[in-house]
Amino acid sequence: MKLIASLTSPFARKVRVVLAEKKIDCPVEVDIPWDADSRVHQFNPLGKVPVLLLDDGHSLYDSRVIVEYLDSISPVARLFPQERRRQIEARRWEALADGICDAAATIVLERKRPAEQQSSEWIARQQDKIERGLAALSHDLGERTWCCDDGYGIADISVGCCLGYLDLRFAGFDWRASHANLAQLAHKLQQRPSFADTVPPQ
Ligand code: GSF
Repeated sequence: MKLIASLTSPFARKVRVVLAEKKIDCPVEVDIPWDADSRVHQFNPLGKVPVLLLDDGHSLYDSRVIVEYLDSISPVARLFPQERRRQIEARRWEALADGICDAAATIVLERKRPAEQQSSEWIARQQDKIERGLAALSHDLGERTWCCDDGYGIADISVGCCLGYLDLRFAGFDWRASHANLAQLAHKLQQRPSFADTVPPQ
């Protein structure tokens, strides 16, 4: 098994955190999908990381499929609830956290375009998604220790990788000031080796 990932991708970080939590040994091949020599499209027609290459030659994508697969192959540190209704709830947290990352990555890409081609309306639309998404995460977390009642799991990992990505890409955006409970969650997650060992490089 091998993971194809970029070290700044929040989606790939989610998979790397899951590998660490579940103590699954898996080499990581760094691939930047924007580079001319990227091989990622050979394994994922969408040309996106992360991709998990299985020993039988199959490849798995995207990150949500990969983390569910990884949770299913080892009983160590179950990260998805067993009960169906609770699974759906955990996946909704993941979908929201991933959606915020999608909006953030869209802004990063838009800002890389020549200045005269950038659309401030498009950027504002993505910013709205990020702000509304954070407000929903914060509201749903409330005073709880972890996102889901079952305890630490994929929902917390997804939210933690999302918040880490905002710190990486929008250093001046003080989401902690308006969402103290998310700040507390992020702080708690950063103490875990799985998060500390996967901090994205600047
Ligand atoms: C998103 C992966 C993604 O956007 C998942 O794995 O959960 N839904 C997918 N990956 C980006 C890198 S990053 O922003 O994390 C990517 O590979 N982009 C290359 C491209 O051509 O869009």
